[in-house]
Order: sequence, then C-alpha cells, then structure tokens
Amino acid sequence: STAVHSDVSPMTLTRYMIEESNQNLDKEHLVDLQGIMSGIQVACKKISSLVSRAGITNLTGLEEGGGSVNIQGEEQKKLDVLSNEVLKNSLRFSGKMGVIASEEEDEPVVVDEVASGNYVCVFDPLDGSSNIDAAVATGTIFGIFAEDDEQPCLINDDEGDLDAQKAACLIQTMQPGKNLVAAGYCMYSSSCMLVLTTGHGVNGFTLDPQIGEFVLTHPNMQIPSRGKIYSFNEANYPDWDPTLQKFVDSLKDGSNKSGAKYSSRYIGSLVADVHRTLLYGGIFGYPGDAKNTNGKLRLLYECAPMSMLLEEAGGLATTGRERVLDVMPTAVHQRLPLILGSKEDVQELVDLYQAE
Ligand code: P6P
Repeated sequence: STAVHSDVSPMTLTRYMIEESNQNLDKEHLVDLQGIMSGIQVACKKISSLVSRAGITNLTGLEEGGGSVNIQGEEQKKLDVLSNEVLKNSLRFSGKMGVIASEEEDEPVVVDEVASGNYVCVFDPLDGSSNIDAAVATGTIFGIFAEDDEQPCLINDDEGDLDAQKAACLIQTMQPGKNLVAAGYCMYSSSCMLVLTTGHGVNGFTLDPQIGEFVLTHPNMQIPSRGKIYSFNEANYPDWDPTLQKFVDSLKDGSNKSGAKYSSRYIGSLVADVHRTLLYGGIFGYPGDAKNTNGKLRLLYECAPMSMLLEEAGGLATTGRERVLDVMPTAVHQRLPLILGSKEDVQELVDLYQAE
C-alpha cells in the first residue's frame, strides 16, 4: 500500500482495508472484507484483553464444573469457550457470514443473517490455550472463504427441507486453502499483533493501547529465503520418518545445503512459532509421525490460513509431499502434517522426500 503511517494520521487496520479496496476496485471481496475485518479486529482486541487479565479475573483454568471437553477431546479452558463466543458473535454481527467453522464447535454453525451472508469463516479462537496458565503467547487464527455461488447458503424455512439447506451450507466449509480470500492471525504476546493477507502480500499491525487501534508496523512482510532456526517438537524425533530425522540432523551439524549450524526455537504455540519464522526465517514443522500419521494441527483453521500467509510472504508450506493449499478437506477437524518457512529451507526437505 502506498499509504503513509504517522502519529498524526495513523495507518490503522480499518484505514488500510478502506484504502486497499479503493486501490483494487476490481477485487469485489475487499469491500466485504472491510466489514468482516472490522468484526475480527474488535474480537481480537476483546480476546487480547481477556487473555492479558486471565490470571486476575480467574479466567485461567478449566471451564466451570471441571473440564468440559470439545470435539478435539481437549479440556476446554474457560478462555477457549469465551473467545469462541466473542469471535462468533463479531462475525455474525458483520452481516457477511453464511457459515462459521471453529475448533471449539463440533459442527460448522450457520449464522442467522444467512440471507445477507456470503462468506465462510474458519477459525481457531484461541490457539495454544494450554499455555494460558503459564502466560505463554497464544493466538487467534482465521481464514475467510467466499461462498461457492453454485450452492449459496440460504436457510429459508418455507423453502422446504431445512436439513438439506443446512447440509448445503456446511459443505461451504470444505474448500481447499487455495480458495481463501483472506487469512491471518492475532498473536497475544509481549505485544498484540494482527498479521493479515487478502491475497496480495502480508501486512502486520500492532495494537496501540493508547488509541485502541491496530496500526501498520510491518508493511509488506517477506520471509527471508533462508533462515538459521528450526522449530520442531524434538520429543517426537524417534517417531519421525528417517528422511526428516536426517534433514534435522543436517541442520544441527551444518551438513545441510546452507552449511550453517541452525539454532532450535520451539514455543509450542503455533501462532508464536509461525510469527517468529515469518520474521526471522527458517523452518517450522509439526510433521506426521509413527504415532500420528497426520500430525496434530488442523487443516481448515490452522494449516490452511498459515500456509496462505507464508506463500504470500514468499515462503513455502507443504505436508512434505504436497502443497498444503491444494489439499481438499474431507472433514472439518481433520489433521494434516505441516512444514512451513523459508523457501530454500522447506524446498531442501521437499527435495529429500522426492528423492526417497
Ligand atoms: P506439542 C497448541 O496446543 C497447539 O495446538 C499448537 O498451537 C502448537 O503448535 C502445538 O499444539 C504444540 O503441540 O505436541 O508440541 O505440544
């Protein structure tokens, strides 16, 4: 964007979205995305406030009455549930949503104002929430699809079979990541940063508490073509495939193509590990292994949005065997192996797999 940021007239996320759509009048989604991003950023500000005061307001720990368990079989933290409600409502009030799919919802939710909704939002409202009690970085991850015009999502009671209509809506969430019109995350850490792509480049906005606005601090983010950091949970090393074991060994002893010995950084919170990788370069992975062939991360609302961001920032995102954005979902909560980061680092591993 040619826009200029200054204290007198800050380049807020709201202003950025308006200017971006004015400069790309051919991209009709951008006008609708203004309203959607307005809802998402309000939700992220609210979640940031909830997270930063969790210990004070006794919002750490498990949902009331002991750990209610979500479809992931994970104990739901109070903040998971609250963050999910905050984001769901903000998206609903945008008036642009047809269907919402969340890590915290067993099934996708068809929102009320369906007649005006023609977008689908997939999100993890508070990823890494197991770290909350230890005040470690967490984040919200979101992706926005346009609805498939062939089968618009309309719930209309007098139009007959409600179940069939709802089924048509739910299918809207089963889109490959390459269909995303926008993706991003908001990281709740030493600062609150919202990183976003709407299909041409990646921009980072930092929440300025003095004005309560996300202001542009990282225009046109591009990941270095090669890094010196690898980020995997090495406790799983014994269960990795031999190719990955050899690759990571080569990063440790410097026998990889760069000749450099890498450092290891693993926060255990996807948003924080991806954010650091985006800024510093290197490679992050949650691969499949002998115990979990599809790894741990969810395709729809973790792998796909992060993969769009990395590709838009000049990086790569793969399962090891195929491009993440090409993967066609078959279930809302399906898991997928995820390797992402600097183009040269990721390509080196892909080449090793292809040479197997
Ligand atoms: P592990 C957090 O629980 C999470 O879903 C992601 O944010 C993170 O990347 C991953 O799990 C960490 O998993 O098995 O290394 O603790």
